[in-house]
This record gives sequence, structure tokens and C-alpha cells, in this order.
Amino acid sequence: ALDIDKSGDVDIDELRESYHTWFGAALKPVRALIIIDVQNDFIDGTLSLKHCPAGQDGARVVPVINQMRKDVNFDCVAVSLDWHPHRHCSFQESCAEGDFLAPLHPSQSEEEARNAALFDSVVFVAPDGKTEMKQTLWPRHCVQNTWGAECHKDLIKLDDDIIVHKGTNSRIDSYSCVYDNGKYQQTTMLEELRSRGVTHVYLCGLALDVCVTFSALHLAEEGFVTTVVLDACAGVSDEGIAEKLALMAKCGVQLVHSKELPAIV
Ligand code: VGL
Ligand code: ZN
Repeated sequence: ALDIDKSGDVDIDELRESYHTWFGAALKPVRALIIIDVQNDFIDGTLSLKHCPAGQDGARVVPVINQMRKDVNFDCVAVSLDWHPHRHCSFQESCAEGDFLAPLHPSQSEEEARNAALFDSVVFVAPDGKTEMKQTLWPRHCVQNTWGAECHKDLIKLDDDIIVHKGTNSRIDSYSCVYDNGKYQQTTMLEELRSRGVTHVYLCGLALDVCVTFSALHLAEEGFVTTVVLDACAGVSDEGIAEKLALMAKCGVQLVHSKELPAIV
């Protein structure tokens, strides 16, 4: 290591080496592909995007993502999985049974919560015991170790891929693969990316206006140079997509087409 007190007789080779150790990681881009929730339930299962307002086919992203893995030399690949317990606060079925996995907020009547329809929202209390937490109710989906939680059968996965589970806490939902919706807890994503010196992240997957957007915003906030590959994503609703694309652009997230990547990277 460089001893500042002896700067009179600095060894230039040692200096160069130290410089490389200190700053090399920051200067040399380390790129991660992050594949968000390309799971059966969002494609052909209980929360199929085909039956959502935008009517998109989630399976369309699979060949695009596979092609990106071939065309671009990513330093690592992370695969996130929505990974809920059978009972979860985001499930309309749980609410309808009066099985509230988080306390209802005083402004939320139990009657209304029980009768809430799919895609309605209910107001819970956040894990801090006081903050209002608005939760959209989805059909039961991506239950741990079920077919619906498996990735699409054609999605390429390699042994070295990083797997990150999200939404495992029944009390709070987690759209982002980084933090839950109230930022109370984090997944393993940041430690996985930081331990590999990742500087740049490229996101794709499902759903563009939900989990891809929330993940991209958290990663941008954490200092990663963040890009979303739009044709490698499918979304829930056209209005949601328009709103979230504007939000991401405003927050410095780059929006690109997969064809542009080999030239950029
Ligand atoms: C998602 C709704 C509920 C997603 C997950 O992966 O976009 N959407 N849970
Ligand atoms: Zn979910």
C-alpha cells in the first residue's frame, strides 16, 4: 500500500498498481443483465398479461432475452422470481376470506376489504405500525415451488446465474427486486451486484409497468447506470406503461431497444 508519509520516494509502479486497485472497478464497466419475473403465472397462469388491459403476451420476451444473452457479453446475469407464500397480503383470495396478512388501516372497512374485487386496492398498515400502505389485490400468483412460479420453459438459465427471490414476506408486497414496497427490507440483489463490482444494469422481463419499473428506479437510486430494454418487456396496461416510461426517463433510466445493445455495450 502507498505510504503518504514517504511520498518523497514514491515507487511509480506501486502507485500505478494502487491506483488500479482503487479506481479500476469504477472506471471499467461491469454489466449485469437483470431478468425480472419471467414466470408462468404472468404468461399463461393466474396473472396472465394476456388477460390484463394491454393484452400482451409475456412469452414474446423470451426469445428476445435469449438472443440478448448471445449477442451481448454480460459479466453476470440475475434472475428475479416473484416468490409468494400461499397466503399473501397482495392476494384477492386471501382478503376475500378475511385472511388479512397485514392489519387493515383504520380508514379501511373490513367489509369493503372482504368484498374488494381483483385489481381493486385496500389500505393496510405498513410494518412500521403506522404508515398507510395501499395494496393492489392480484389473483393468487407465483406461489413458492409451484408451476406458476417457475420461469418460462424456454428461458435460458445457466448455473452461474444469480437467483433473487422477492415478495416472500406475506405482510408486505415487493414489486422491486431490490426493496419491498415500503423499503423496510431488501432482497439479496444489492449484495450480489456489489460483490461482483457491477456498475451497469440492463433490465428486461415482466411486468414493465410494475416490477420492471420499480426495480429500475431502485437500482438507479442505488447508483447503477440503469437501462431498460423495452422490447424485452411486456406490461399490464397502456396507461400504466406510458406513465411509468415517463417516470423512468425523468429518473435517468435509459430506455432502449435490444437491437441497440450490441452497439452500446
Ligand atoms: C408483479 C403484480 C404482482 C410483476 C408481481 O412481476 O410485475 N405484478 N406481483
Ligand atoms: Zn406478486
